Amino acid sequence: MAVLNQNVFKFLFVLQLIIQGVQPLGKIHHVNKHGLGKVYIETAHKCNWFKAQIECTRKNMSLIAVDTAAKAAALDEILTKEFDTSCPHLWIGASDLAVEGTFQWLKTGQPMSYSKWKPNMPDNYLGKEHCVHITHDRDWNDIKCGFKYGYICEGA
Ligand SMILES: [Ca+2]
Repeated sequence: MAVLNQNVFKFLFVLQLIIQGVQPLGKIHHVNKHGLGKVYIETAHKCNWFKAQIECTRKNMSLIAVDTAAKAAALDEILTKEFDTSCPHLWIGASDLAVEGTFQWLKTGQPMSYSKWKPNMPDNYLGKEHCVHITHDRDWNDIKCGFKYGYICEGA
């Protein structure tokens, strides 16, 4: 009986790990400065750009609009602290899905005025790159919206 209980316990433990593996378990940062309130960074639960926005909405948040230099600097500070020089790819809330070539912030509907593109980006490679993510060096790239990455939400 004791052996059976042990096996059941092991099974439940493994099951819990599997469930946790697909659940968002990101980290909340309370910034409250430079136009940033709360920031949620998810790295384990990777999903496409649309799903990322849905996950943010579930938290009463939105994919982050990095629409000022001050917000970008505040976010950069967090990402540097969290990931040093190897930031994972993370979705942010901009795309040119509505108007090709005009990147807009999902949260505000405003076209991008401030931007932090990598050199030579956005390039709309093969005509298929419409969503924006943060790359390893924390600059931005346009890429296919269906790619699965972590994401950054912002809230009040
Ligand atoms: Ca690109």
